[in-house]
Amino acid sequence: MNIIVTGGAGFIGANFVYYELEKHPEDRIICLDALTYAGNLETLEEAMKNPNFRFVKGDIADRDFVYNLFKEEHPDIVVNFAAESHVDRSIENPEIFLKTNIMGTQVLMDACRKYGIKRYHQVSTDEVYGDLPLDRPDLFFTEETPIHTSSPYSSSKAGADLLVLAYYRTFKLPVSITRCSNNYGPYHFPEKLIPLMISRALADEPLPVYGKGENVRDWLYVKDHCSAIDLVMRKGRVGEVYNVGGHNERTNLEVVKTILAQLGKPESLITYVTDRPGHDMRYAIDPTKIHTELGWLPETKFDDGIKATIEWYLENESWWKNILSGDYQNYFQKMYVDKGRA
Ligand code: NAD
Ligand code: TDX
Repeated sequence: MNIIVTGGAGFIGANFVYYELEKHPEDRIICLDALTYAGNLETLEEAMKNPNFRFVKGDIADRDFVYNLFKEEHPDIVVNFAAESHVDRSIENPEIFLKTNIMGTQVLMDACRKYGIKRYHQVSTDEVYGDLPLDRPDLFFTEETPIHTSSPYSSSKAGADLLVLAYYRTFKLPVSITRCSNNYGPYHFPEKLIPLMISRALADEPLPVYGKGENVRDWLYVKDHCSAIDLVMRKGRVGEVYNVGGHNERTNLEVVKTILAQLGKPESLITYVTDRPGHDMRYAIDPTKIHTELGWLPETKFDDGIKATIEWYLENESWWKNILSGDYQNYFQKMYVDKGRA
């Protein structure tokens, strides 16, 4: 099968590219990515050596470009990771979130309609459900929980989800959606909580915890998210939403203290800073549906996953230091433009 993976130079998309190349060596992966600040081609260096992998630089919201790619590649499956993904950036500047996350999704689905497709899979988030109160640990997000967003980011993801379901109902486009909780693991961009805290702790810099650090996130190791998407896009029911999560709730403060303890750094690095506006209190996923229908279960416990993640950041210092210095943004120029490949 030919599979277009959009946003494959980002955190989860890149992990998914590697997951697919290993699990389904018979399939061909075409990665379409605009290489925004969050896209890093260095991450895909190993994949580039695989003859079943192709990288294409382009914007999912660029209709002509997307149609030409579909005409050329005849994809069987499209899985859409491409998005603006950082809540804080959406509070600074919402517009690009609407363009990429909503309009980009529409263009991809129009291409699917025009050229035919076996499955369009949308990678969504638990943030579309809003948040849960801290004093109701009995409550979880199910697929029936109403959409109730807090940030421009989550609103743009919810807008995209509604459009995907509308294309199923109106045009019978064979779609599916996964809504996952917070991911962590290798290649996580160091603007997000876990990699930010690891890189700053290693440099003995203050760790900015928003508010009181009591907000709860439900952490899932990225490989477990990849296995869930792989299952749903191949075997999940068309037109359905599947929640993905592994019951790994932690307060932000617990996560930061775990990182400090593993790195042997003092808790005095923790600095409480002004809270994020509209900050969601608690996310918690009920993954019963994907478990009972498709047999999915996460394999990595938080304690093991966070250890492996910290080790990965220690062993791959050049990867995140290139990001902090901005060097990674020259990679496409160096490897493609200068060599006459693009
Ligand atoms: P990321 O920011 O690390 O990567 C996004 C990728 O998309 C980058 O490579 C970027 O260059 C690319 N991109 C952005 N705009 C594009 C455009 N217009 N055209 C083509 N490519 C474009 O994001 P991530 O954390 O890997 O998240 C991937 C997806 O998973 C997103 O849709 C996000 O909403 C969703 N998600 C993320 C999490 C999480 O914890 N990180 C959890 C649940 C769902
Ligand atoms: O410096 C920080 N200090 C801090 O206290 C940062 C960057 C974050 N935080 C807090 C805010 C959140 O409560 O940590 C928590 C996690 O923050 P992020 O890493 O920004 O993730 P979150 O806002 O939970 O959103 C993530 O999970 C859902 C992803 O970025 C989204 O793309 C995904 O949809």
